[in-house]
Amino acid sequence: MRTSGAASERGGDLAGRLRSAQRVTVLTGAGVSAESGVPTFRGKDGLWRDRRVHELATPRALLEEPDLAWEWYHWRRGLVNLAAPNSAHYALARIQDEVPSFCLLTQNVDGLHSRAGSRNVVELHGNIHRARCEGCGCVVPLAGEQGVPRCSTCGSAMRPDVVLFGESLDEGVVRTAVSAAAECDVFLVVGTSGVVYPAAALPGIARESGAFVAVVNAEPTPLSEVADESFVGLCGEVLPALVAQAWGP
Ligand code: BV8
Ligand code: ZN
Repeated sequence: MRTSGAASERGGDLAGRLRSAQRVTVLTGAGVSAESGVPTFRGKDGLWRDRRVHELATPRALLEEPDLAWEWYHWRRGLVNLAAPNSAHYALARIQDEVPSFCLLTQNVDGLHSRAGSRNVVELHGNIHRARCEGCGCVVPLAGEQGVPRCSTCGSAMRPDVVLFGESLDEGVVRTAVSAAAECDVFLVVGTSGVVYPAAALPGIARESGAFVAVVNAEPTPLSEVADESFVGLCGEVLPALVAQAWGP
């Protein structure tokens, strides 16, 4: 079902705007990986549903209960390793091939966009497949580890290379994301509840800069209200249809 946002006076036809766009920026959230079997955070089966989880993805949990916090991250990484990119990931990778300038900003830490062929993905919240050392700052890939990984360089305990609540995002990443939002013709928001900042501020920046903002989500969100056009549906269905409409099958 397609609904146009409050600002529909700017007209719809997202496919036509994608086809003629010079610069497209996309912001994704956990909803884009849902059809790959990766649980979202705030949906009915969401990871955050359990209060304990809210406490787990925090700097305090890593400090005071590292084994438990890491057990949760190892479990999530196991889920992601069993998952495969879905048609939404592939549709976004195709848009990157079709438009002159493209930037994919993701809140997801699962790495599925890169596995689907998207290039230069900007991971706003880090990546669950890496660990970072709080001692010397080195970053290493995680494979089948269990327990709290220790740094082979300085021996310190390592942490997941993700951004937890109350932690600042990497400044360079934020600069890249803000300019990608401020300098695009079309800003496409896919599969996010739009409640986590600073990511949730990006669509507003794009709109203020004159971009056509479209939202694809299984349910309306606060971002649907600032969109020029919003599609309520599964992104694994809406995105492939949109790409086929814009550039053929
Ligand atoms: C920051 C960890 C500066 C990684 C995550 C008070 C104290 C401290 C901070 C704050 C505060 N008040 C506000 C803040 C800022 C805070 C924030 O925004 N809080 C909100 C919740 C009020 N932000 C921060 O702390 C950020 N840092 O601001 O630093 C600072 C520092 C100190 C003090 C103040 C400011 C850090 C943000 C990153 C936090 N880390 N996770 C991990 O383990 O993954 S956030 C977590 O939520 C995930 O990373 C995820 O990426 C993110 C967003 O969630 P979504 O992706 O949107 O997922 P969700 O489940 O919510 O929604 C999915 C949507 O998809 C749903 O709408 C669903 O309907 C839809 N869907 C489902 N299936 C489909 C679908 N749509 C289409 N098709 C489908 N098939
Ligand atoms: Zn180290």
